[in-house]
Amino acid sequence: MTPTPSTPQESADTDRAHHAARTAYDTAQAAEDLFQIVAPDGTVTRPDLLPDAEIRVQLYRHMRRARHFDERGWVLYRQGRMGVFPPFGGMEASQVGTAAALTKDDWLFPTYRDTGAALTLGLPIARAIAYWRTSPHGWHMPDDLKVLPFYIPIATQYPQAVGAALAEQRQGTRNVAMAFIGDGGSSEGDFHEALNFAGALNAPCVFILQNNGWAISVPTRAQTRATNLSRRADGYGIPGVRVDGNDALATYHVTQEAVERARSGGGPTLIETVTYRVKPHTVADDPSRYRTDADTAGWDAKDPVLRLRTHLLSAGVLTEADEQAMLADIAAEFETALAEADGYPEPTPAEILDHVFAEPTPQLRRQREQIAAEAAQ
Ligand SMILES: Cc1ncc(C[n+]2csc(CCOP(=O)(O)OP(=O)(O)O)c2C)c(N)n1
Ligand SMILES: [Mg+2]
Repeated sequence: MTPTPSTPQESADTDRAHHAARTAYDTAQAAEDLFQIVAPDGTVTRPDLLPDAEIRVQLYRHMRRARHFDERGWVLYRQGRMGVFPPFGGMEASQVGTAAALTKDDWLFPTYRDTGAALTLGLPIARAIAYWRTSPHGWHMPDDLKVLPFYIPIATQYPQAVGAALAEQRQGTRNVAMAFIGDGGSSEGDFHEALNFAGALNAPCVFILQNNGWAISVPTRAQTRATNLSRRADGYGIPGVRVDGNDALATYHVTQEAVERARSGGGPTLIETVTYRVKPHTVADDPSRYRTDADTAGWDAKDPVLRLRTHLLSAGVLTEADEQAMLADIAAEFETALAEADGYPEPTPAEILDHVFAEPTPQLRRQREQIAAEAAQ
């Protein structure tokens, strides 16, 4: 442990040491390979890899829908109409480009940060709103969707996705399981166990590691000396890719390759999407307590939504009029979903026990009766 500095000189020395470590890490990280199709200014660097115009517009639409949810969510939270939720604005390319490579026959294991990914695969907006209101209506997935609820325990998504993928493999389907994790989660044992297990059993898994620079108040460089988290895949004998997580066409491209490999029996892939948490950890967090403007500088210019927009407009694939119509549609869809969520009945306290087991144990039954009796008083 570093001793607490007691004199101004010692304090200045500690600051200098931290600054040097930080600069060395950032320089090494900036030198790592980063797969990209569209540069931050909208210039296409790999014209040979551009997907069809229709797909590019679809990705843009999904990103706008995700951003709209995030922005309206903040307002609703301030109005007391939504609970605490983790914002993901600025990470849309990382969530949309990846999830868009799946079909509804595939599995998605999102973390609490990944509302954008779940919406892309088809989670109804009303369900997502209900979830962040802590209503049981948000726990129910439509029958035609294999999206797990957003769960908070870090890294549990990875081993569970391996289990789902192995079940699909045994049943002889071509379906895959995609799991999300953060940079912080990748320091957990579950991350490493899942990658090893998936590699050894050739599980049809696509592992997305969203490196957004922070685990609450802890920067990635304080969690690990590794500057390229995708290279951890080498340790488990599986492919690893490091991609610009703010370039939706790039995340889509590498994820499609990984999904195809998994479907055709080629096994799992780890994809590190390099992005940034420009927003607070949750809507209730105050990041000024642990980071400065210098930390976040430069990331607004890399905004994933604006990047794809610049490309689509300059390529003539989308007009401003098309975009206006798209945004109006998205806003209307959200308000309809909000009205639907407002119409869900209020949950009762005892419902918290309803979905613990398919068949409640005698203890749960007793607890349920007790809670119901207390609530009735
Ligand atoms: C097993 C477990 N340990 C600790 C926590 C508390 N916790 C909540 S969010 C978080 C940070 C996770 O950071 P990261 O994986 O980078 O995801 P991000 O929030 O950046 O999306 C921690 C430690 C938790 N939810 N679960
Ligand atoms: Mg993180």
